[in-house]
Amino acid sequence: MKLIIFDLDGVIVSTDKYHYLAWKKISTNNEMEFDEKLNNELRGVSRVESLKIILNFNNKVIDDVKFNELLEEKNDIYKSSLSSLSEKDILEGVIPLIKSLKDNGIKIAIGSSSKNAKTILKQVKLIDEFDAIVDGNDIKNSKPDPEVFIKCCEKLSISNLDSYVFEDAEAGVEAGLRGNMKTIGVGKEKLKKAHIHFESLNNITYDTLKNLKI
Ligand code: B16
Ligand code: MG
Repeated sequence: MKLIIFDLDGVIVSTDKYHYLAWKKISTNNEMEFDEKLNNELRGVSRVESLKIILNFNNKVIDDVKFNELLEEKNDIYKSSLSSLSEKDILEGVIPLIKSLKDNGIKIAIGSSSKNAKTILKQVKLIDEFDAIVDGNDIKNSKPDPEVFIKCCEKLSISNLDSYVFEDAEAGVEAGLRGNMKTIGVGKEKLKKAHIHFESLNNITYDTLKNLKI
């Protein structure tokens, strides 16, 4: 174990409700259905893919101009809700785990699909904590493609075989598995494909991870 890659949204901080509210508004304004179940399917998936999923669910076809307009509109709504984010929004267990990993010489990275990842990390004052940050601006293929995680390994010259991924979404676990990494699911909803799953990062330390039989 040399590198721990953290997904951002759902692992370090939860902005899921803001994505939900923004997509809900876009959907309502455009006579489309959108609920929490559909929102769950968008976790870890890029903005473009998310809109395709919503349109597909509603059997709706729009042209490229309208498609890009909706993407921009959704992002404007989402970004305006990020301004209230602060250190208080960091999920439980994150800060002690980061400290424990650093104390034991483990490199840490962010591997996120979000193009707003750096804004979020600045807001919660974690931007300077990571050895590498790879986000939606750096990749061509969104999760479940492993590109975002492989790029973290490449940036730090660490083998994927020595890397662990923390994820809250099926698409992210799949990306970790396709990248031949150890995958750790996080959150109330159990991610079945992950090598191991924790409800939260509370009380997880370097020793917990070192002793895992995965
Ligand atoms: P943006 P993660 C993902 O972040 C979110 O889980 C997903 O819901 C969102 O659509 C995606 O980022 C793109 O976000 O619109 O900000 O570029 O979980 O990979 O950190
Ligand atoms: Mg996530």
